[in-house]
Amino acid sequence: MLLNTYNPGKFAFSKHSHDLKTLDEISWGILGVPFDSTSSYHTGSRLSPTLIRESSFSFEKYNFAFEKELTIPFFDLGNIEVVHGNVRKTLEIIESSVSELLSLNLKPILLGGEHSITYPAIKGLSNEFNINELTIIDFDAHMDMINTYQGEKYSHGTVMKRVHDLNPEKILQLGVRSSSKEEYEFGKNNKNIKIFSSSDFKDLNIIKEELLAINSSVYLSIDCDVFDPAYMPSVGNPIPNGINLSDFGELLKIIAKKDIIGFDIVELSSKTLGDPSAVNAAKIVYDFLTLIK
Ligand SMILES: [Mn+2]
Repeated sequence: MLLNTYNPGKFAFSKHSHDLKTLDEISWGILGVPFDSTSSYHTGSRLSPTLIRESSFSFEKYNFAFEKELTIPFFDLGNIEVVHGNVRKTLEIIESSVSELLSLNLKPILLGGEHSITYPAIKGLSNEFNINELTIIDFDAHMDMINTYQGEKYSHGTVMKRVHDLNPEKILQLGVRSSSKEEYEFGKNNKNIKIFSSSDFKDLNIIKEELLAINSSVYLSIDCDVFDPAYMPSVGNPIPNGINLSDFGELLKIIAKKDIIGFDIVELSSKTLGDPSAVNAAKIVYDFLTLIK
């Protein structure tokens, strides 16, 4: 570096994009997705990629909580050009951006934006990976399993139904505490959907065993509303009585050892730099990067 500067527009510790040429093994690429057009309650998640990146400069290279340094090479390639108000067009752009990322030998880390972005991310991965043999781990207060929401097929409220339409091996939903009756019954009647509510976190060992038993590839989606609003008040649809960050960290240690092919963090909704919710979201990305292989 010629000057003593840093770039708050890119996640802390990310490599320079020109180093991509020297990459000899598969790595990770961050893409921001500043899209919130179907948000139905608190809007503003379009600003979150910027807030998460800025908050990442709060951390040190040594991750004290996990006694490990963040050493994995990863790249921050900026924000995807979304088309506000046009969900279908935006989802197409996300899908092709994820495919392009794979062609650069990078697996996606998406900084949302609203939850609808998970579906095109998984579709983009389907060009290279078999979705029928994929487990989706979805930390979320909601099931997002309704067929249409507010008349929309593609929405933050329908995203896991659209993912389920792709027929993955399993969708594991963790921290759920809000759904319609229809979604609840849909989840109960489908063998490839398994739900642990936020009350199930009282016995973390049962959830740990479930995670340890996964032997397929994994896509990890984190909806920030899974956390208790005490930790994450600034989310699109806050729901009381959520999970805490230390339980999440325990589970992340197990998940990080799996063959993860993609990751997203979504639904942070804040307009303030340094908002504690944004710092927590950035910490989750930082912990993920520290722990993955
Ligand atoms: Mn969600």
